[in-house]
Amino acid sequence: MAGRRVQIIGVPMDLGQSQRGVDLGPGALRYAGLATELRRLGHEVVDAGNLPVPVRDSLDPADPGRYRKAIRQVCDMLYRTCLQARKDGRMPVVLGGDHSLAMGSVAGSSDAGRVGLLWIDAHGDFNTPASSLSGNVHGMPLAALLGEGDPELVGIGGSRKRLRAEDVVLLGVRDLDPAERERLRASGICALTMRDIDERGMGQVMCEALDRLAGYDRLHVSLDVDAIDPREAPGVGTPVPGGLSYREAQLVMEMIADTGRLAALDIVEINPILDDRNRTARLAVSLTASLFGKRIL
Ligand code: Z70
Ligand code: MN
Ligand code: MN
Ligand code: MN
Repeated sequence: MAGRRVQIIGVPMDLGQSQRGVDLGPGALRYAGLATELRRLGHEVVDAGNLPVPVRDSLDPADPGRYRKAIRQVCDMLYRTCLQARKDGRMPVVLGGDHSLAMGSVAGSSDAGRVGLLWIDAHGDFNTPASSLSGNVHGMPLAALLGEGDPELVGIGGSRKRLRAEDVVLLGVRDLDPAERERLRASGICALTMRDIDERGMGQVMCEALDRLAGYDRLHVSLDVDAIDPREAPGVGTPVPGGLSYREAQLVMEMIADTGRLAALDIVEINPILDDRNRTARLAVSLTASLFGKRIL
Protein backbone atom coordinates (compact mmCIF):
# COMPACT_ATOMS: atom_id res chain seq x y z
CA MET A 1 0.00 0.00 0.00
CA ALA A 2 2.93 2.37 0.60
CA GLY A 3 4.17 4.64 -2.15
CA ARG A 4 0.91 5.33 -3.94
CA ARG A 5 0.59 8.43 -6.06
CA VAL A 6 -2.49 10.34 -4.94
CA GLN A 7 -4.33 13.29 -6.42
CA ILE A 8 -6.60 15.28 -4.14
CA ILE A 9 -9.54 16.89 -5.95
CA GLY A 10 -11.81 19.25 -4.02
CA VAL A 11 -15.45 19.56 -5.11
CA PRO A 12 -17.09 22.28 -2.98
CA MET A 13 -20.60 21.45 -4.17
CA ASP A 14 -23.69 21.83 -2.00
CA LEU A 15 -26.27 21.80 -4.81
CA GLY A 16 -27.49 18.24 -4.30
CA GLN A 17 -29.12 18.81 -0.93
CA SER A 18 -30.74 21.51 1.18
CA GLN A 19 -28.44 22.11 4.17
CA ARG A 20 -25.95 24.91 3.78
CA GLY A 21 -22.30 24.27 4.60
CA VAL A 22 -21.39 21.04 2.79
CA ASP A 23 -19.49 23.14 0.24
CA LEU A 24 -16.91 23.81 2.99
CA GLY A 25 -15.96 20.13 3.27
CA PRO A 26 -12.78 20.25 1.15
CA GLY A 27 -11.32 23.03 3.29
CA ALA A 28 -12.20 21.20 6.50
CA LEU A 29 -10.43 18.04 5.31
CA ARG A 30 -7.36 20.01 4.25
CA TYR A 31 -7.28 21.82 7.61
CA ALA A 32 -7.50 18.45 9.34
CA GLY A 33 -4.25 17.49 7.62
CA LEU A 34 -5.29 14.98 4.98
CA ALA A 35 -2.28 15.47 2.68
CA THR A 36 0.21 15.53 5.56
CA GLU A 37 -1.16 12.30 6.94
CA LEU A 38 -0.97 10.55 3.54
CA ARG A 39 2.60 11.77 3.02
CA ARG A 40 3.57 10.53 6.48
CA LEU A 41 2.41 7.09 5.33
CA GLY A 42 4.81 7.28 2.39
CA HIS A 43 2.44 8.34 -0.38
CA GLU A 44 3.16 11.03 -2.92
CA VAL A 45 0.35 13.58 -2.83
CA VAL A 46 -0.58 16.28 -5.32
CA ASP A 47 -3.43 18.60 -4.37
CA ALA A 48 -5.12 19.75 -7.57
CA GLY A 49 -7.17 22.35 -5.69
CA ASN A 50 -10.92 22.69 -6.08
CA LEU A 51 -13.03 22.33 -9.20
CA PRO A 52 -15.00 25.48 -10.00
CA VAL A 53 -18.49 24.91 -8.62
CA PRO A 54 -21.30 27.47 -8.96
CA VAL A 55 -22.08 29.11 -5.63
CA ARG A 56 -25.63 28.25 -4.70
CA ASP A 57 -26.55 31.87 -4.08
CA SER A 58 -25.65 32.69 -7.68
CA LEU A 59 -28.24 30.26 -9.04
CA ASP A 60 -32.03 30.46 -9.23
CA PRO A 61 -33.39 29.11 -5.92
CA ALA A 62 -36.72 28.31 -7.59
CA ASP A 63 -35.04 26.08 -10.20
CA PRO A 64 -37.56 23.25 -10.69
CA GLY A 65 -34.66 21.02 -11.81
CA ARG A 66 -33.04 21.34 -8.37
CA TYR A 67 -29.75 22.58 -9.86
CA ARG A 68 -29.50 19.44 -11.97
CA LYS A 69 -27.82 21.23 -14.90
CA ALA A 70 -25.12 22.71 -12.68
CA ILE A 71 -24.61 19.39 -10.88
CA ARG A 72 -24.32 17.67 -14.24
CA GLN A 73 -21.65 20.15 -15.39
CA VAL A 74 -19.62 19.77 -12.20
CA CYS A 75 -19.85 15.97 -12.39
CA ASP A 76 -18.80 15.96 -16.05
CA MET A 77 -15.77 18.05 -15.12
CA LEU A 78 -14.97 15.77 -12.18
CA TYR A 79 -15.27 12.77 -14.49
CA ARG A 80 -12.69 14.26 -16.86
CA THR A 81 -10.41 15.25 -13.97
CA CYS A 82 -10.48 11.70 -12.56
CA LEU A 83 -9.67 10.27 -16.02
CA GLN A 84 -6.71 12.61 -16.32
CA ALA A 85 -5.51 11.74 -12.81
CA ARG A 86 -5.48 8.09 -13.73
CA LYS A 87 -3.66 8.77 -17.00
CA ASP A 88 -1.06 10.56 -14.89
CA GLY A 89 -0.79 7.45 -12.72
CA ARG A 90 -2.56 9.02 -9.76
CA MET A 91 -5.35 7.73 -7.57
CA PRO A 92 -8.21 10.26 -7.20
CA VAL A 93 -9.17 11.22 -3.66
CA VAL A 94 -12.24 13.39 -4.09
CA LEU A 95 -13.28 15.73 -1.29
CA GLY A 96 -16.95 16.76 -1.18
CA GLY A 97 -19.22 18.42 -1.21
CA ASP A 98 -22.39 16.39 -1.29
CA HIS A 99 -22.71 12.84 -2.56
CA SER A 100 -24.03 13.82 -5.99
CA LEU A 101 -20.38 14.25 -7.01
CA ALA A 102 -19.99 10.46 -7.04
CA MET A 103 -21.85 10.39 -10.36
CA GLY A 104 -18.69 11.97 -11.80
CA SER A 105 -15.99 10.22 -9.79
CA VAL A 106 -17.43 6.71 -10.10
CA ALA A 107 -18.06 7.26 -13.83
CA GLY A 108 -14.36 8.08 -14.07
CA SER A 109 -13.39 4.88 -12.24
CA SER A 110 -15.70 2.73 -14.37
CA ASP A 111 -14.18 4.06 -17.60
CA ALA A 112 -10.92 2.27 -16.78
CA GLY A 113 -12.67 -1.10 -16.86
CA ARG A 114 -14.48 -3.17 -14.29
CA VAL A 115 -14.63 -1.55 -10.88
CA GLY A 116 -16.24 -2.73 -7.67
CA LEU A 117 -18.03 -0.01 -5.72
CA LEU A 118 -18.30 0.04 -1.93
CA TRP A 119 -20.88 2.71 -1.04
CA ILE A 120 -20.67 3.43 2.70
CA ASP A 121 -23.72 5.44 3.72
CA ALA A 122 -26.62 5.66 6.17
CA HIS A 123 -28.75 6.14 3.06
CA GLY A 124 -29.28 4.21 -0.15
CA ASP A 125 -28.93 7.19 -2.50
CA PHE A 126 -31.00 4.99 -4.79
CA ASN A 127 -33.87 7.37 -5.51
CA THR A 128 -35.07 8.48 -8.89
CA PRO A 129 -37.00 11.74 -9.31
CA ALA A 130 -40.15 9.57 -9.22
CA SER A 131 -39.28 7.79 -5.96
CA SER A 132 -37.69 10.73 -4.11
CA LEU A 133 -39.65 12.51 -1.37
CA SER A 134 -37.20 15.42 -1.15
CA GLY A 135 -36.24 15.92 -4.79
CA ASN A 136 -32.62 16.31 -3.63
CA VAL A 137 -30.12 14.99 -6.15
CA HIS A 138 -27.74 13.66 -3.46
CA GLY A 139 -30.38 10.98 -2.78
CA MET A 140 -30.08 9.76 -6.40
CA PRO A 141 -26.44 9.19 -7.45
CA LEU A 142 -26.29 5.42 -7.00
CA ALA A 143 -29.44 4.98 -9.09
CA ALA A 144 -28.04 7.22 -11.82
CA LEU A 145 -24.81 5.18 -11.92
CA LEU A 146 -26.92 2.09 -12.59
CA GLY A 147 -28.65 3.90 -15.44
CA GLU A 148 -31.85 4.81 -13.62
CA GLY A 149 -33.58 8.16 -13.23
CA ASP A 150 -33.13 11.54 -14.89
CA PRO A 151 -31.31 11.18 -18.26
CA GLU A 152 -29.42 14.37 -17.41
CA LEU A 153 -27.81 12.54 -14.47
CA VAL A 154 -27.57 9.11 -16.08
CA GLY A 155 -25.64 10.69 -18.95
CA ILE A 156 -22.79 12.06 -16.85
CA GLY A 157 -19.47 11.34 -18.53
CA GLY A 158 -21.21 10.24 -21.73
CA SER A 159 -24.48 8.39 -21.76
CA ARG A 160 -24.22 4.85 -20.55
CA LYS A 161 -25.06 2.66 -17.64
CA ARG A 162 -21.93 2.73 -15.53
CA LEU A 163 -22.46 -0.16 -13.15
CA ARG A 164 -24.46 -3.32 -12.75
CA ALA A 165 -26.13 -4.23 -9.47
CA GLU A 166 -23.54 -6.95 -8.82
CA ASP A 167 -20.71 -4.38 -8.96
CA VAL A 168 -22.04 -2.60 -5.86
CA VAL A 169 -22.05 -3.24 -2.12
CA LEU A 170 -23.86 -0.82 0.19
CA LEU A 171 -22.65 -0.68 3.79
CA GLY A 172 -24.12 0.99 6.86
CA VAL A 173 -27.64 1.50 5.49
CA ARG A 174 -30.33 2.47 7.98
CA ASP A 175 -32.52 5.15 6.38
CA LEU A 176 -34.42 4.50 3.16
CA ASP A 177 -37.44 6.26 1.71
CA PRO A 178 -40.42 3.90 1.17
CA ALA A 179 -40.26 3.76 -2.64
CA GLU A 180 -36.45 3.80 -2.57
CA ARG A 181 -36.54 0.76 -0.31
CA GLU A 182 -38.68 -1.17 -2.79
CA ARG A 183 -36.38 -0.14 -5.62
CA LEU A 184 -33.34 -1.32 -3.68
CA ARG A 185 -34.94 -4.66 -2.82
CA ALA A 186 -35.82 -5.22 -6.48
CA SER A 187 -32.37 -4.15 -7.74
CA GLY A 188 -30.36 -7.12 -6.53
CA ILE A 189 -27.75 -4.79 -4.99
CA CYS A 190 -26.08 -6.27 -1.92
CA ALA A 191 -27.03 -3.95 0.94
CA LEU A 192 -25.34 -4.68 4.27
CA THR A 193 -27.44 -2.85 6.83
CA MET A 194 -26.85 -1.84 10.43
CA ARG A 195 -28.87 -4.90 11.41
CA ASP A 196 -26.38 -7.13 9.58
CA ILE A 197 -23.55 -5.42 11.44
CA ASP A 198 -25.30 -5.77 14.81
CA GLU A 199 -26.10 -9.45 14.28
CA ARG A 200 -22.87 -10.64 12.72
CA GLY A 201 -20.26 -8.08 13.70
CA MET A 202 -18.36 -5.78 11.39
CA GLY A 203 -15.49 -8.19 10.75
CA GLN A 204 -17.80 -10.81 9.30
CA VAL A 205 -19.90 -8.30 7.40
CA MET A 206 -16.77 -6.85 5.79
CA CYS A 207 -15.65 -10.36 4.85
CA GLU A 208 -18.93 -10.72 2.96
CA ALA A 209 -18.56 -7.29 1.34
CA LEU A 210 -15.04 -8.10 0.16
CA ASP A 211 -16.04 -11.61 -0.96
CA ARG A 212 -18.68 -10.09 -3.18
CA LEU A 213 -16.12 -7.69 -4.62
CA ALA A 214 -13.39 -10.35 -4.85
CA GLY A 215 -13.55 -10.49 -8.65
CA TYR A 216 -12.61 -6.83 -9.09
CA ASP A 217 -9.01 -5.67 -9.44
CA ARG A 218 -10.05 -2.13 -8.58
CA LEU A 219 -12.27 -0.90 -5.77
CA HIS A 220 -13.86 2.53 -5.59
CA VAL A 221 -14.78 3.51 -2.03
CA SER A 222 -17.45 6.20 -1.71
CA LEU A 223 -17.58 7.26 1.93
CA ASP A 224 -20.60 9.30 2.99
CA VAL A 225 -19.56 10.37 6.47
CA ASP A 226 -23.17 10.14 7.70
CA ALA A 227 -22.63 6.35 7.73
CA ILE A 228 -20.73 6.90 10.98
CA ASP A 229 -22.72 7.40 14.15
CA PRO A 230 -23.54 11.09 14.73
CA ARG A 231 -21.96 10.82 18.20
CA GLU A 232 -18.60 10.45 16.48
CA ALA A 233 -19.38 12.38 13.31
CA PRO A 234 -21.79 15.22 14.17
CA GLY A 235 -20.76 17.40 11.23
CA VAL A 236 -23.16 16.06 8.61
CA GLY A 237 -26.34 17.46 7.08
CA THR A 238 -28.56 14.47 7.75
CA PRO A 239 -27.49 12.74 10.96
CA VAL A 240 -29.15 9.35 11.45
CA PRO A 241 -28.78 7.62 14.83
CA GLY A 242 -27.42 4.11 15.13
CA GLY A 243 -24.45 4.34 12.78
CA LEU A 244 -20.99 2.82 12.58
CA SER A 245 -18.89 3.18 15.68
CA TYR A 246 -15.41 4.65 15.50
CA ARG A 247 -13.93 1.18 15.74
CA GLU A 248 -16.24 -0.36 13.16
CA ALA A 249 -15.42 2.41 10.70
CA GLN A 250 -11.68 1.97 11.25
CA LEU A 251 -11.99 -1.79 10.74
CA VAL A 252 -13.81 -1.24 7.43
CA MET A 253 -10.92 0.89 6.23
CA GLU A 254 -8.21 -1.49 7.48
CA MET A 255 -9.85 -4.46 5.78
CA ILE A 256 -10.14 -2.60 2.46
CA ALA A 257 -6.49 -1.53 2.78
CA ASP A 258 -5.48 -5.18 3.21
CA THR A 259 -6.89 -6.01 -0.23
CA GLY A 260 -4.38 -3.66 -1.86
CA ARG A 261 -7.01 -2.93 -4.53
CA LEU A 262 -8.16 0.58 -3.63
CA ALA A 263 -8.48 2.59 -6.85
CA ALA A 264 -10.35 5.74 -5.81
CA LEU A 265 -11.92 7.37 -2.77
CA ASP A 266 -14.70 9.92 -2.24
CA ILE A 267 -15.17 11.57 1.16
CA VAL A 268 -18.52 13.36 1.12
CA GLU A 269 -21.23 15.12 3.13
CA ILE A 270 -19.02 16.68 5.81
CA ASN A 271 -20.69 19.88 7.00
CA PRO A 272 -18.18 21.95 9.02
CA ILE A 273 -20.85 24.50 9.97
CA LEU A 274 -22.71 21.80 11.92
CA ASP A 275 -19.54 20.20 13.28
CA ASP A 276 -17.85 20.39 16.65
CA ARG A 277 -14.43 22.01 16.08
CA ASN A 278 -13.73 20.06 12.88
CA ARG A 279 -14.04 16.76 14.68
CA THR A 280 -15.79 15.06 11.79
CA ALA A 281 -13.12 16.03 9.26
CA ARG A 282 -10.42 14.87 11.68
CA LEU A 283 -12.17 11.51 11.98
CA ALA A 284 -12.40 11.29 8.19
CA VAL A 285 -8.65 11.93 7.92
CA SER A 286 -7.97 9.23 10.49
CA LEU A 287 -10.16 6.79 8.53
CA THR A 288 -8.40 7.73 5.31
CA ALA A 289 -5.06 6.96 6.96
CA SER A 290 -6.31 3.47 7.83
CA LEU A 291 -7.56 3.04 4.27
CA PHE A 292 -4.12 4.02 2.97
CA GLY A 293 -2.28 1.49 5.05
CA LYS A 294 -1.84 2.90 8.56
CA ARG A 295 -1.60 -0.03 10.94
CA ILE A 296 -1.70 -0.33 14.71
CA LEU A 297 1.17 -2.83 14.77
C1 Z70 B 1 -33.23 10.91 1.25
C2 Z70 B 1 -33.48 11.72 -0.01
C3 Z70 B 1 -29.47 11.53 1.62
C4 Z70 B 1 -27.42 11.73 2.01
C5 Z70 B 1 -29.32 12.21 2.75
C6 Z70 B 1 -31.90 11.28 1.89
C7 Z70 B 1 -30.74 11.17 0.96
N1 Z70 B 1 -33.25 9.50 0.96
N2 Z70 B 1 -28.27 11.23 1.15
N3 Z70 B 1 -28.01 12.30 2.99
N4 Z70 B 1 -26.10 11.62 1.87
O1 Z70 B 1 -33.63 12.93 0.10
O2 Z70 B 1 -33.50 11.16 -1.09
MN1 MN C 1 -24.86 9.56 0.40
MN1 MN D 1 -26.02 9.67 3.48
MN1 MN E 1 -33.52 10.56 5.39
